[in-house]
Amino acid sequence: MKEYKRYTVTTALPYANGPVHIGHLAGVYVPADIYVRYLRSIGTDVIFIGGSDEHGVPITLRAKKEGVNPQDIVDKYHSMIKQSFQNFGISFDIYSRTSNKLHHKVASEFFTKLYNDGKLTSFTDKQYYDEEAHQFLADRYITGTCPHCGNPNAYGDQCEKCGTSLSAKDLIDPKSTISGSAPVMKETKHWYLPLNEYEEWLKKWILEDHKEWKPNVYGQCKSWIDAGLQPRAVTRDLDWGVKVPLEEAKGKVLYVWFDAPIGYISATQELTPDWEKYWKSSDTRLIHFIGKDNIVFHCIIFPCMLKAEGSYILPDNVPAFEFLNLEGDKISTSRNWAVWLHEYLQDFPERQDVLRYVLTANAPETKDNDFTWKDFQTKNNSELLSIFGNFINRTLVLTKKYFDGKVPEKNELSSIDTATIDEIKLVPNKISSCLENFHFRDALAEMMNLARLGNKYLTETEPWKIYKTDAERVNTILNISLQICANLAIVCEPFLPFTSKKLFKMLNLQPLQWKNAGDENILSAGHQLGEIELLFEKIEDDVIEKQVNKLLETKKLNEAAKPIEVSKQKETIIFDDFVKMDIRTGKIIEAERVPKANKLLKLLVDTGIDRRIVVSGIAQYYKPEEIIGQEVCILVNLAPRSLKGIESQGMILMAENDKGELCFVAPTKQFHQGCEVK
Ligand code: B3M
Ligand code: ZN
Repeated sequence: MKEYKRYTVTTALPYANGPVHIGHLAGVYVPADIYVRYLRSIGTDVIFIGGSDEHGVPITLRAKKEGVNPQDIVDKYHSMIKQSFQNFGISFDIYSRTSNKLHHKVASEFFTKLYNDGKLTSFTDKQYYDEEAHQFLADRYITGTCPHCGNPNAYGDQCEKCGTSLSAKDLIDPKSTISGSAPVMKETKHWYLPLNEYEEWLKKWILEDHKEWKPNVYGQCKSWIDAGLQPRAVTRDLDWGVKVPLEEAKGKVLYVWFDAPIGYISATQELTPDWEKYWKSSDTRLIHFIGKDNIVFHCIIFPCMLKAEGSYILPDNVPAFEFLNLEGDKISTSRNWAVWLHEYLQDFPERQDVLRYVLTANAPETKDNDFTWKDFQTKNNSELLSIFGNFINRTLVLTKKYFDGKVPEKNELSSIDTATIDEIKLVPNKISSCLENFHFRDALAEMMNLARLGNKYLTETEPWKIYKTDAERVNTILNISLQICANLAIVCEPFLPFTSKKLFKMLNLQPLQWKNAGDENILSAGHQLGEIELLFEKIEDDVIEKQVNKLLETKKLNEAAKPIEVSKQKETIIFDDFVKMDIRTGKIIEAERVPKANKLLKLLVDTGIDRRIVVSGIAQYYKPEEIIGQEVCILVNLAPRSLKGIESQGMILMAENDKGELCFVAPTKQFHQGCEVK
């Protein structure tokens, strides 16, 4: 593999139109932070770049809805997001934002360079325009009827009911969400990056030269490239964003996905005047951490932009993660189906590392994964507390008890000691090779295996049993156990930075680097340890229940807020069609289940005309014994049909709600049987 002198590590810029949740952490920020902390620990020159993505249509829509400026929205969420990341120890060298001046300048100059170098094409095309609001409408600004499912509230880019992605031109009866009027088609000019011209280059650069990319990433790239690439518009008719720096482009801004990745570059410029070596030097390794929905932008579009510009390096790897679900359902901001980071910290103050641990252990590395509160509890109680915390605590408490908190001397080693020391030596490299291949779960497991090794060692050597009889041996056992603690403090740092800090303090050590790990002599004999603290606490059932109930409440609220769906009106009929139906009031006299048919009841109905058998598909909603005496409306002149071998002579009228539940329709007064319903 190529030798690199330095690293530039970026994380997807979250949209500043909502707070961040566990899905963000799990899929991007925690793995990136682990990686960067590890790189720093091995002494690599690395910069870690993050920031808020503050442009794009959803932000403007949200501002409109709340009656404020887009800037107000992004100000609020940018600081909230930044704070959350800081609270969870995401150790950015800079967390910037795309609404700042420098970013506008950098993005604008990037466009100008491509424009001047003839790397962009332009087309004039027709697009929806709102004549009342005097503006072109992004697809998101248009609603109308979905041509696929008839949903009258589909958006111009997607129907949220049937999930089809749409273009505004597909909508039936389109309406502008700004003025409510029907938009008209109007010509507009836009600038495009001709991705098609980069197809051959991409084929070589990704499909041949980057076969090592994760299968999910490589696979997505391949299918995009195989499908053939189209020119991609890099400008939009919108008033929120980076202005297109061309005289003839008044009222247009850069497409949010054009300016956002340039945000990585502008943030680096903000961070250091020496920024160019992190972006333009071929011995810098560029890595983008992103979620799977951003793959095409980071593997195809942004690299084409960089290539077109000509002076930048390209990403060497793009370790995209899959999605994290919550209790079996897709995390959703609009449905409030999420564990918000700021709320987590209110409920679990100072337990950042527990969440970091659980999210890493369950990282959606190769497939979507699920976060459940039950699993959160188990991982805290049976792993962090019982294995890691317990080992540290046993070792430190014994050292305090027997040696007044001073590191005892190692004496002659027995075979279990040397075997344990040999294991310790292997750990750092095992973790390194996992991390270098972006296998975060395995890396975490190797770290925990060191704590397991410590526990096993103590359990097998039982120093508390031999203290009175063989003090020399106890010296050695506790010395080695303490060396394991010190090793843990080093190798847990990328994963559990808060725990690592506490542990170093308990060991009364200055934080050490990765190269110090794997050593059985980190702590010298006689060294005085610090105060003992608890690293982890048990999480009780009622705490977990509270979280689960909170989610159940959300679910209920969502159910209640769901609009009732009423089926479409059927085609018009004439009165003569209606009067053909002879509908009477009737009463159910007898009712029983139909054997081997879980939906059907066999009813004996008094129609006023006669008593007759009707088979009715209501068994899932009514028990036979409850409906004896029930008044009904019955269609009596329906031709008899045989159902499960029983002749049914008529049909009971039922109302059906949007959930498919049935209920009887009956006269609201005491009326005799046989009245005509007309
Ligand atoms: N803001 C999309 C997202 O949050 C986008 C990422 C930009 S990275 C340059 O999914
Ligand atoms: Zn639809």
